[in-house]
Amino acid sequence: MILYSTPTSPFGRKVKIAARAHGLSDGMRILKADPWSEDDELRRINPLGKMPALVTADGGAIYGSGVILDYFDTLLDQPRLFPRARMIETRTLHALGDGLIEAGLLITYEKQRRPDAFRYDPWIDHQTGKIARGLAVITDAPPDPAFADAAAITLACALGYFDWRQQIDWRGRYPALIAWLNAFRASFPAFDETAAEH
Ligand SMILES: N[C@@H](CCC(=O)N[C@@H](CS)C(=O)NCC(=O)O)C(=O)O
Repeated sequence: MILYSTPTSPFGRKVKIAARAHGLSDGMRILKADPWSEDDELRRINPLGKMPALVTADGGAIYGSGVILDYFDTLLDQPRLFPRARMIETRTLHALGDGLIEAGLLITYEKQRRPDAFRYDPWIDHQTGKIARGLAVITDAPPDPAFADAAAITLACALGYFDWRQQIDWRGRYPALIAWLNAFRASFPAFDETAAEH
């Protein structure tokens, strides 16, 4: 398998942690992608030019980090990323985690990619509201940090991303999640192992 991503992509990190936590990373090569380059291989694999994208051993292209996690489940003895017994809860929390990362990305792109003269603060506030409401809901009912399912992995990656890009002061506003992330890190060294050197 070949994974196209960068060391800093939060969606890419999600896939890397899932592979490591479930014993699928040995046969996986990671190649650096550049979504901003027209000539990059990534656009040939995923026409949307988004990472992560996975090329399977038989040459198939899979993209959308959640779909890659679905694919990993097909390689395991039973689904562990989206366990059957709690499928809908896990998928819902996973969707929430994905939305947190997406809102964080949109804030960062607005600040980094758009010229200052065109920056639109109400849009940044709109995205920050999604993160704030999402983290409040998760604080009340977090996924179990002892299971490396799609919901827990994605939340951990969202918090790691906010630590790096500082879209929100989650540690100050949602301190219960600090203990949650520490518990996840203790159970799954893959979290620290996939931290990029920012
Ligand atoms: N829904 C996609 C989102 C992937 C995504 O937005 N990746 C970002 C990097 S973390 C990206 O490729 N951005 C460049 C772009 O949107 O052109 C997934 O889950 O994989």
